[in-house]
Amino acid sequence: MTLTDILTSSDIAAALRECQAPDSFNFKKFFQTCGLTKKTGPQVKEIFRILDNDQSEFIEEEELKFFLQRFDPSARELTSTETREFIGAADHDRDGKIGADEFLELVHS
Ligand SMILES: [Ca+2]
Repeated sequence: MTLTDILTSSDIAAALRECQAPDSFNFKKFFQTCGLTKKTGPQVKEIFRILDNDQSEFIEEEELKFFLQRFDPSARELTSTETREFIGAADHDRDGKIGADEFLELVHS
């Protein structure tokens, strides 16, 4: 399973174009443009499993840094401001990382 089994590469490219400049990443806009917000719960969780590169069942701040590169290896790293905002918006139980349910809630919020 890869991201393009669920999302189209043209939508992914469009989403990445919108956040090329450092600190311009907006997760809501990104989820919308790449088509993720229109996907079902099981599909979003499948995406989560791909983004959870080390299969720890959580996306940690260290992993989140490379979030855009999971979509395209040539994309930039997220800045620490961007990763902090991303985690802050998703992390309801305040354990400092994003679980699958938290990710789904963020995507569909
Ligand atoms: Ca992980």
